[in-house]
Order: sequence, then C-alpha cells, then structure tokens
Amino acid sequence: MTSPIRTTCPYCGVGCGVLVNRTDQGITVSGDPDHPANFGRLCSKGSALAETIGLEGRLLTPRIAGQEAGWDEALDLVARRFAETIALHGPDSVGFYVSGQLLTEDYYAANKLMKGFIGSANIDTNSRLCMASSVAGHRRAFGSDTVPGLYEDLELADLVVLTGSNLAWCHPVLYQRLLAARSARPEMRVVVIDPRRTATCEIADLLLPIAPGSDAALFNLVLAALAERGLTDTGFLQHVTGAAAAIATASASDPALTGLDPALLAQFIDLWCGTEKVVTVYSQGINQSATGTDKVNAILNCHLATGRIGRPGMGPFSVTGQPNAMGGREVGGLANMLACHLALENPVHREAVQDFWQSPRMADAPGLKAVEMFEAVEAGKIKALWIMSTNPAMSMPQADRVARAIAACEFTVVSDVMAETDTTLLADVLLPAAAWGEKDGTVTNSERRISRQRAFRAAPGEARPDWKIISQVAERMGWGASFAWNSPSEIHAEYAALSGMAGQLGSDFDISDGPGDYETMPPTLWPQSPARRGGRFFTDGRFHTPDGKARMVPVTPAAPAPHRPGTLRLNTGRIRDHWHSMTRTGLSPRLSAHIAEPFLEVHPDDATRIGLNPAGLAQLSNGHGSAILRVLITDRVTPGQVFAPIHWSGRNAAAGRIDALVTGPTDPVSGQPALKEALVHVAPFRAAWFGFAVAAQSFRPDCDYWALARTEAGMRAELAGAAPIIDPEAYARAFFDLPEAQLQMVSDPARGRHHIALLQDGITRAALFIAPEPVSLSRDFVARRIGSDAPALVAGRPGADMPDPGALVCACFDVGVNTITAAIREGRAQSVAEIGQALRAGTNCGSCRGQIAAILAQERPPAIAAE
Ligand SMILES: Nc1nc2c(c(=O)[nH]1)N[C@H]1C(S)=C(S)[C@@H](COP(=O)(O)OP(=O)(O)OC[C@H]3O[C@@H](n4cnc5c(=O)[nH]c(N)nc54)[C@H](O)[C@@H]3O)O[C@H]1N2
Ligand SMILES: Nc1nc2c(c(=O)[nH]1)N[C@H]1C(S)=C(S)[C@@H](COP(=O)(O)OP(=O)(O)OC[C@H]3O[C@@H](n4cnc5c(=O)[nH]c(N)nc54)[C@H](O)[C@@H]3O)O[C@H]1N2
Ligand code: SF4
Ligand SMILES: [Mo]
Repeated sequence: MTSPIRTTCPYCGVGCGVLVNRTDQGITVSGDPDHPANFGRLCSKGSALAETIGLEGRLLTPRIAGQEAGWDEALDLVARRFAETIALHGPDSVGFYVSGQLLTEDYYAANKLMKGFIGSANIDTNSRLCMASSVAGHRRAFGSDTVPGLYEDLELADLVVLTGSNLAWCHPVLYQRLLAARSARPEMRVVVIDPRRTATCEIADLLLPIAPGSDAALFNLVLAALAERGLTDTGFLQHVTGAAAAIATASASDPALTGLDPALLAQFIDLWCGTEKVVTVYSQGINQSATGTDKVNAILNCHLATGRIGRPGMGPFSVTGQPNAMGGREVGGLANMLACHLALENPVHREAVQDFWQSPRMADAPGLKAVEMFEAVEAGKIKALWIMSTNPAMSMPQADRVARAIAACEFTVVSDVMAETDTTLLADVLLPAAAWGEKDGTVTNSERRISRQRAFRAAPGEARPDWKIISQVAERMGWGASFAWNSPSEIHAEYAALSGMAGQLGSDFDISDGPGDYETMPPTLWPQSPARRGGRFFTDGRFHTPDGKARMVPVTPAAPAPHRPGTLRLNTGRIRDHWHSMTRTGLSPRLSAHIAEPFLEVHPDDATRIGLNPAGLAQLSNGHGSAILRVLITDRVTPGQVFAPIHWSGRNAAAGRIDALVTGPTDPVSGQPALKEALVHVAPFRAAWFGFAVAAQSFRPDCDYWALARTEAGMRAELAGAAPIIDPEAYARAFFDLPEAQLQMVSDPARGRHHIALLQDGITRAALFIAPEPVSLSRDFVARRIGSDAPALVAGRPGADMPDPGALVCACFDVGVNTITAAIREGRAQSVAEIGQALRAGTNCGSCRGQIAAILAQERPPAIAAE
C-alpha cells in the first residue's frame, strides 16, 4: 500500500482534511488527524466520498449539440463564438457564471480572462446565492470582506449564538467541535435562532423561533439594550464610527416584529448583553433574505459596540457553504470585486491589477450579479454564456424561467463533471471537467484556512481540470502568453504575487509570503505576508476603511411580509446527507437512505385545514412553477410556514425542483436573492395509486410523482399517479423494461393492491408495490433483497430469519432504527454513548445523535435517555 494522500473534502466550508488510501480494492477515505479544521473527524458526506467517485454518469468527452467532439473542435468553437459575440456586441454581451466549488486556481483563471482580457465584469458566482450579503455586510462595516475569527472561537466562547444556521446538518464537523467543547465546559450556553426546529436545536439551551426575516429587529434590540445598560465598550468605540446613529435607529425597533414571546426575548437579550465571550454564527437564514445585508450589519453592530471582535472566544462568524466559497471571494469571483479583495470601483486598484496582468483592457464597472445575469440572458443581452461547476437550471430562484433563458441563449457552454444535469441538458457545448481527486489546487474554508486539494488518480476519459480548459480558450482568443501556466502551482505563484501587490495597496488579503512549496503546503491561515501571519483580525482596532475605523450601520428592520390569504410561506434548505443537486451524493446508497424523497414539512393545523394526509402528497404552486412533495406533518414548523429541501432536480424527481417556486426579491445592497420566503398555494395531490419500485438496474419512471434514490443493488423509487393503473402486470413489465421476466404476484384487485416481483433465472430483478394509499412496507428490507434469489419478497416484510434493520439512522456506519431499538430493548444500551459502543452508531460525524436520543426517549424514561 502506498502512503495516503492528504487532501480536502469537496463539500462544505468547514474544509475538513481527508486522507485517501489507495489499495488494490479501490480507495478508502478517513479524516486527517493533523488537519486543524477537523482533527480527524469527518461527517457522513465526507465518510462516503469513496462511494461517489465511480465513473457512472460522468461526462468523459466534450460534446457539441449533444454529439461527442474532440477537444480542439470544442475549444475552437467556444473561443470563436465568444470572440465573435464580443466583436459584434461588445464585452458585456458575454458572461461567466461560476461556482464556489471551483478551486482557487480555476477561479483565478476565469476571473483574469473575464475582467482583464475580455474586459467585462460579467462574471458572477453561485456564491451570490450564498455569501453575498455577508460580503456586503463585512465591506460596509470593516471596509473589507474579512472574517475576523477562527473556529476555536466557537470552543472558547461562553455563549454561542447560531442564527439562520442548521450547523448540525450543514457544518457537521464544526457542530461536533461545538458539542465537544460544551461537554468539556458545561457552563457554555448555546442559543439557536430559527423559525423552524432543526437538528441543531438539540444543542440549544435557548431556542428562539423567530418570525422569518426579523433577525435585524432582534439584534437591534440587543444593541439598544447594550446602550441602555451602559455595556458598550467606549475604548473600542474609538475605533468605530456611526455608533450613535446605529443605536438611535436600533432603539426604535419594535420587539413585536420578532414574533417572540417577551420573556424569551428578554432572556436572550440578558444573555447576549451579560456575556463577554460571545460568538454569533450565521448562515443562510441571514444571508438569503431581501434584507440580508442589513441583518448582517445588525449582528456586526452588536459586536463592534462591545469590542467583542478579534479576541479569543468572541466575534461575528459567517460560516461559508461551499468548499471554496471563501476562496472565490478572495480571488474576485463576484461581479463587483476585483481580485485579492481589491475594489473594482477603485481606479488605483484597477490600474495596478491591469499592470500586473499586462492586460489589454480592464473591466471598469461592476458586472451583472447572478439574478441580473440570467435576466440579461433572457432579454438576449447576454448572447454567449459559460457556466462552470454549478447547476442554475435548478438552483436559481425562478428556476423554470432561468432554464428557459439558458435554453434560448444563442450560445451556452457548460463545464461539469456529470453528463446529465438539469443545466448540462441545455448546453450547446459541454466540456468534461476533472473531478475531486483528479485535480490539484487550493480551497479556503470558513476560518480563512487555505488547504490543498490533491489528485490521487488520473482524470478519466478526456476530462481536464477547469483552469486548463479556461486557459486553452483564452489561448485561442489570442491571449496565450498570459495564460501559459503548466500547472496550478504556477497559477498559485502568480496569485500570491498579485496578493503581495494588493497588500502594498492596503488589502488584508496578502499571501505573498506563504509556506513555500505548493506540493507540500500545509493547511495555512491567511494572511501570510512579511507583516503578519494568520491569527485574528481587528484585535488592534484597525479596519480597512479610508479612516481605518469600523462603521456601525443604522439598520431599519424590514416590515413583516404581507400575508396573502390562501398562501403559505415557503422556507427552503438542506438535509443531512445530500449535497445540493445530488450529482455526487446521489451516487451513494448510504447517503441516499436517510431521506429518499423530496418532502414538505407542514404544521398539523395547516395540514388539517388543507386536507393533507400523513405521508400523502402535496401539490405546491404559485405563478412561477409547481412541485409535488411528500407530506411530513410536524410541529417543527409553525402554522403558516412550510419547509422543503433544495436537493431534488429533474434528474431524480418528477416535480421536486423547489426553486421553480422560489421568487424572493434580491437584497438591494448585495444582490443576493431571498431564497427562503416564497408564497405558495398548497393542496393535496389526488393520487389514484401510490407505488414503491426497486430494481437491480437503473430505470426512469414516467408517472405524475416519482423520486429516485440509489440502493446497494440498484435504484428505488417512490411513485404515484393520478390515473388508475388498469393492467398492473403489463405496467410492471413496461416500467422496468423487463418484458420477458417471470412474475410473482400477490394481488387484491378489488382494493387496488398489488405486490409484483420480477425474476430472471431465479434472481429477483425488480419489484413493484402498488396501493391506493401511501405504500407501507419495509423498504430497506425489500431493497436489500433485490438481486438475490431470496424468496418471499412479495410479502414486503422480513421473516424471522432475517432481521430488518429499519430506516437508516446512522449513515456513517449504516445502522437502522430497528437495530437501535433492539439494542435498547435487549438492555445492551441505555444512552447515546452506549449505543455508540454497542453499534458504532453516532460515533463518527455524530449528526444522528439527536435522532438516537429521540429513539431512546421513546423507548425509555427520559432520565435514563439523557446522556
Ligand atoms: N448536508 C449539507 N450540508 C451543506 C450543504 C448541503 O447541500 N448539504 N450545502 C452547503 C452550502 S453551499 C451552504 S450555503 C450551507 C448552508 O447552511 P445553512 O445556512 O445552515 O443551511 P440552510 O438549511 O440553507 O438554512 C439554515 C436555516 O435557516 C433557517 N431560516 C430561514 N429563514 C430564516 C430567518 O429569517 N431567520 C433565521 N434566523 N433563520 C432562518 C432555516 O429554517 C434553516 O434551518 O450548507 C453547506 N453544507
Ligand atoms: N431555494 C433555495 N435555493 C438555493 C439555496 C437555498 O437554500 N434555497 N441555496 C443556494 C446556495 S447557498 C447554493 S451554494 C446553490 C448551490 O447550487 P448549485 O451550485 O447549482 O449546486 P450543485 O449541485 O453543487 O452544482 C455543482 C455542479 O458542479 C458540478 N461539479 C462538481 N465538481 C466539479 C468540478 O470540479 N468542475 C466542474 N466544472 N463542475 C463540477 C456538479 O456535478 C454539479 O453539476 O444553491 C442555491 N439555491
Ligand atoms: S463537515 Fe463534512 S461535508 Fe463539511 S468538509 Fe467536513 S467532512 Fe466535508
Ligand atoms: Mo451555498
């Protein structure tokens, strides 16, 4: 066995270090004990990386109009069409829409090409949907997009406030670090602010079910109380301007806007005011809002007013979503930034960068931000568009409209690792990119730590790294000399040199004196300049504004959203085991088992009023789109609000693309769209039949509702249809395209109930279960038996010979609910820790520990269930 390769997880912004071991059987991954983000831990997604690197579904050759093509032909075409469009209509007639999942070196190349050579700033990134309000808030307050603190601040704090963040599912390893710190120091308090009760709430000492959109009002109330009680830090306020105005505005905020019980509100304010070591962590519940930037500044105001910033255990902390959301911000991936935190609107900065790049022209005004960019595509103003490493046909608000705009665009290029996504299907030219593990580069995590991603195998087929593809197009557009890099390390060296120049101009982002060799580069906090290395920012009270002082920004809270009778407010977000449009996590059976279909959380009162049944289906609609989702009746959401996940695309569900309905306005400062606040009509979907299908092969259903998920042996699907099935036998054969299969059938035609197994050579190839109500059977049991010669499948439940592990709880170690329940009932485990010892469940990423505690609570009296 060769020595393990040290690399970085390609999912969330925690940026965990991963060790990849290559063996004859394939690869295995484990957490890197030496990486300062995770110290050896990995979450379920990181642990399952080895399951997601197969070649199934990969895009392996360039394609032009759907036909395989050679690289030269494809690159020539892309360069020619972009050059022609620019010559005819000017530089602003083209656009790049890129991604926080590009590596910094890829990003650098794309930004240089667009801003310095094409001469337009029409390059924007999906980080616009993600981090833009944090960036804008930081820039307003600090004069730069600087995250002041470090992960260890969460561990050192006495109070950690999590607002608009489902940390347990979205930044699981950071959540684990917080859990561990709290068990070590039980005096630590954690507050969770979220209109919905999430898995993260399990750590909360105080839970604030805030009225959606009202965070600015809440933090204004904190600021007003700090001022009233004389708790502002007059010494630190010497380094801050605007305090009086911000406090005056804050004092006028109406507590009723928060929708919180006054006693709860008072408790939170007392806690925040009375604790010096406080970290306020925030994420998409803050950013993805029509007033996201104001929400960010309302939080920053409280930290600036108290000087609780840049010191151990204190500070505002925006956790980044994508693996390189932070790197993209540093490199200038946003349409209104330059590179190395230099400002596009500053002529000195522009000239310096142009000089450094020796470039023919330079964008001199901000380009179109994501939502505007797709509006310009729709209006025909952008005539050539290059999308890299993102899937806007499903992840942009008004996704149907965006998909139509892309389809109608004169020339669309998409670089992706997968052949079929909602967006690649709309491309004129498809370019195969090298994936994680096949390319080299760097990413920056939420705490400003730059880590290497390292290749551990060759790129398959014709796939090439993104930076290479970009530079080969640049070369064909006549700028070869400026894009003549032979490796990402050469790009990194150029970038570091540029950052040195930026540092001279006063930028915080300076990595010009980084740790030497690119190949062996350890995870490193920036800045890395002759003047300073890593550490916290603003400890010295010096900010990057012209006068060197921070700015408190007066924030007027948004008025509550008007209620439209007959509509519910749609909140959206993530689930534990899937990553965005599932192009990679969807390949893992383990990750697909936790939640296998798109769902809608509805409060019991709303469900009763609308007539929704448990496990039935709901039809969502508004003027922009529609969806059909599984109903999950729960008091985790409050009446009037529903929640749906973002992960289901047109590839894995009939009608799960939730962004088709998301229509929120954009924040006027940051341009970030409000993705958590659409209004929708919800009605029962009247199904004539429900079904569950499972097969040892892939299949694509064709009924009103379907949702596909991966199993160990093949695929499974949830199904429903509005029109009855007349001939179930024929339906089953056609459904799986197994016309010759032998059938085993248990049918009750009068009740519309059919269990059909399809066999070939004594092996069960597929099974279909149809019922007039949502199908109730042991899905995992059935799925595990497909592809075997086990009899009795049509019963749909296990016999005594084979225990059914039940629905998956722990994805890391594949432990089901029944296995856990059995261990409790047999007295083998009486606490979360003992379940861990007995079954390993919950001992890796730990994000299922809450669920295990809930099972324990159900099985045993609460006193014993407590860990
Ligand atoms: N498992 C998993 N992890 C991921 C990802 C993934 O796809 N899957 N994606 C990564 C990416 S790119 C990102 S950006 C992060 C996102 O990480 P998070 O922001 O933590 O995730 P979300 O689920 O989008 O939203 C967080 C919470 O905001 C709440 N919320 C909605 N409106 C409001 C409001 O007005 N105020 C407050 N206080 N809260 C509100 C929602 O109910 C939700 O629980 O996750 C990253 N990590
Ligand atoms: N309603 C609603 N909408 C949302 C959100 C929400 O909370 N609610 N969240 C928003 C946020 S925060 C985000 S970050 C976006 C995410 O949305 P997207 O960025 O659209 O989602 P992904 O599925 O991550 O898309 C990444 C694509 O890049 C491909 N890919 C992977 N690796 C590589 C590579 O190395 N090179 C190339 N060229 N391609 C690669 C993948 O196959 C995939 O097709 O969604 C946003 N949309
Ligand atoms: S927390 Fe999980 S998804 Fe995020 S970087 Fe770590 S292993 Fe990857
Ligand atoms: Mo994101």
